[in-house]
Amino acid sequence: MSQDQPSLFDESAKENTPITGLAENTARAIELHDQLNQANYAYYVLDNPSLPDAEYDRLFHELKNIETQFPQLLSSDSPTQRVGATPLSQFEQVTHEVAMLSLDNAFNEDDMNDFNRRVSERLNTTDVIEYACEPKLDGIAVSLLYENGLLVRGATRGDGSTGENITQNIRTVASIPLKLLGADHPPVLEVRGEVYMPKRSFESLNVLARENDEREFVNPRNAAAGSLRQLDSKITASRRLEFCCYSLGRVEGRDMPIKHSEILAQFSHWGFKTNAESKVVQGVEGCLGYYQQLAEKRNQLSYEIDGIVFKVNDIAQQQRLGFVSRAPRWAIAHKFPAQEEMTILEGVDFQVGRTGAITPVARLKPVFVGGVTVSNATLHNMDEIKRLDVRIGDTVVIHRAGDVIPKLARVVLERRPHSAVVIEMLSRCPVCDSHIERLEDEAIARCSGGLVCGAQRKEAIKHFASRKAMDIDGLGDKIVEQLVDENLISSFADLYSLDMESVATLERMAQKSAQNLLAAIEDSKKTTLAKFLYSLGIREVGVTTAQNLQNHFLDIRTLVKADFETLISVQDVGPIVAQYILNFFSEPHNQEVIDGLLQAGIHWPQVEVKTADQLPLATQTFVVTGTLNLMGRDEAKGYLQALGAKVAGSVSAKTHALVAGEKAGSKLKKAQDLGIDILDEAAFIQLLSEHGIEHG
Ligand code: 5U1
Repeated sequence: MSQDQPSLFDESAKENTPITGLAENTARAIELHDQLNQANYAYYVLDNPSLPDAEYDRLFHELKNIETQFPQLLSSDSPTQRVGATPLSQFEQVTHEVAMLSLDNAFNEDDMNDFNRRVSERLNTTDVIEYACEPKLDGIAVSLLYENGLLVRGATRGDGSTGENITQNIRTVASIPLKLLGADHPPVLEVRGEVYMPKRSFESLNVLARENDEREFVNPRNAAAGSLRQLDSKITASRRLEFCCYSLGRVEGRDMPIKHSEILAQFSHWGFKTNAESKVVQGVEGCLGYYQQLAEKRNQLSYEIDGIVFKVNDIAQQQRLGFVSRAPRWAIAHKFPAQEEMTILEGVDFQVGRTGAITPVARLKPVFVGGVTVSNATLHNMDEIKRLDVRIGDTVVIHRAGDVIPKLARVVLERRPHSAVVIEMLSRCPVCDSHIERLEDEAIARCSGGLVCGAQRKEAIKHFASRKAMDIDGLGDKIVEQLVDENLISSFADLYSLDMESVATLERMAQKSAQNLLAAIEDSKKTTLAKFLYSLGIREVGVTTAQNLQNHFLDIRTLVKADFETLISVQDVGPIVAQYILNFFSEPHNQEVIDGLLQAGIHWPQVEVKTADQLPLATQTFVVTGTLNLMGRDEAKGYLQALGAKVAGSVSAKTHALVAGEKAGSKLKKAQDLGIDILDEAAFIQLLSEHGIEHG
């Protein structure tokens, strides 16, 4: 079933539908209601489509067509009535006959233990209490009223006693049944739950907002709230909202189950979505274990949650516990640490990278967010500063989810002080005072100092020593910084002139460590041409390009003399990279460094002259699928091509091996069926290493 409802103005369906008498069409319309409602339920509630899209669309058009011909057959529960109605001028107020409660919060284990103790004391029991646990969705609480199985009203929570009638908007939410499934529902039923916007829908909504130069929503909760409060329900219909139920409001004319978990199961039979993560646990230990599990899973969920709700599962016990003020004594929300917090932007530092790129970094008043204290965050470049419209002195929102690097999400403009200072790019490098340049078509400003700049020098040496480059064990960032600051080295060639006397002068450098470091520097002299080329830090020359250059030129002397035409004939080298390579080798300073390194004794085995078909993986076809954690798929493909393999898009009997990352789907299945070799990421990295490519 397509997520977009078919156009009501599609004429083609009319021609295909035989319109006969009212009686036949009434029967057919009822049949179509049932089929479409079931398909809707399977798709939106069970996440398990039962009809192909085209078939759903055909049935939908057929019903639409009947309703156009026989308007008397059009009813409010028709599956065609989800596309939005005539805009309202305002929302009417509704009174909640059973108040919509809010929840008390727990912020740590002590709060949870206190809650559990209060429950036991009030129930005057030493028995372990049974709790129902559910993720606390970050959405908007709503009440849905059904009479004789038909949705008659949807309302916001409002202040708990009075909310707004948003029935027109509620009807557009595909996972809300317009008519309950089954026949055993009570004549009056009020179901409560959360309308929310899944993360993916939120992201696509904001992509659209950016494209149209409109203001973005700050988070899925605000987006859901904004979408539900539209007077024009067609706008609500265009947003991908979902609903998940979590409690019973009014009920008349039927007994309901005696446990909360069973009530949820009953809701599910009537066509509602309940949370797939819901679980029943025993005692506060069970609650804390569930909290931990969900905290770990939080970032993988397709929707935002801000905590876990624990409810005493037994309804009789709930009734005995009752309420205090507007919150039940039988439930609590155990909140996760906030992923967004506000703080003050106290200043901006400009950091200089290996290629001279100047990165503005926000200096923040330290703030605890997402479980850690954050005191700085990258601002990337001046375009990002402009996009955020951020100034020094502003109150800013810092976002940190899971292990993701904290980012400055937005500015709270209402709190901007008069004294806020506009952030300007520096005109001179903060480290070497060279000019800062920004090419017209580049977002990045760069220090023009090259290796004269101490910062670039340090970064270049760190890169030179790193694992994928010369792999000098023990030469960490701190030691490089000391060596440069103490003027013991000024280029990477100088590393090979270091001796015991100079190294031993470094802070916290014991005799043994100094010996180990010098031995590691000595060992690094034996390398490969590809690693050596990578270690030089030529712009845009990564591991794969270095490998391709090695395959093509075999010898550094030929490469150094290569012209533009020859360079662009190398696999993976385009005009921009070719120009960077030319610039690098034409620079006398770089030539001196290379000569110095070769004189210091850096060497590699003579690369054998190999035609493409002599490369180690020539004649082999690989397919790469799934998510690789340590490299991108394109990077993996580049490595394979550098080793001569062909990389195909689909698995067939001709495939030699499949590199399968996480969440690999049909390609993995097909490779298994065909008995093709499957390499996970670790095995792939091992294969690369066997052929001289070190990743990570
Ligand atoms: N999952 C869930 N969220 N939530 C919010 N359950 C739940 N229950 C609530 C609220 C306000 O209230 C009931 C305790 C009535």
